[in-house]
Amino acid sequence: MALAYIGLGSNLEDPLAQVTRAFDELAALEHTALVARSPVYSSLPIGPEQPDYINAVALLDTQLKPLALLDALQSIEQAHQRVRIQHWGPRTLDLDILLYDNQIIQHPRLTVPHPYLTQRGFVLYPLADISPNLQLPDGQTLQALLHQCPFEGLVQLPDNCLPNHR
Ligand code: PH2
Ligand code: MG
Ligand code: MG
Repeated sequence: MALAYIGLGSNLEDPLAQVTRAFDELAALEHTALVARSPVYSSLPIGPEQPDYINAVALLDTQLKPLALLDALQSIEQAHQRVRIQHWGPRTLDLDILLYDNQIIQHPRLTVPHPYLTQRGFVLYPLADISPNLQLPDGQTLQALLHQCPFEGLVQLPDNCLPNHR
């Protein structure tokens, strides 16, 4: 089994519902357990002008190898009618493998740790909600990264915002 952190993002077609449904779909993945879900954040878009995002992070315990996990995440994205038009453009659902155990992966389809992980508050803050003492494979601590990354532009949504909160 491997621990994988997944970044969730959406800014189209009821983003909060997209992300909430995606958590349930991650929990239902074969050979995989959803260990933790972060609080959900609203965040200002990075990249071209587009609607605000909803972002969150999930922690999975999975038997799927990295590329099999990527396939599974892409099929969830497809089920959310994801259309790829513009680089860094708006999307119904984006599921990114942020970390996979302590592995460093350089593959044409997959780079882990996620290349922008260290710079993005909408990833670092929800990651810290789940695992405040996390260390990256190169030894950088999450706490050090947070110190360099303003919380600006992020709003943590209260729990009771979630549509099918259980
Ligand atoms: N994802 C992008 C581009 N810009 N901005 C925010 N706030 N959140 C995202 O998830 C995001 C983004 C491409 O993956
Ligand atoms: Mg992304
Ligand atoms: Mg992506």
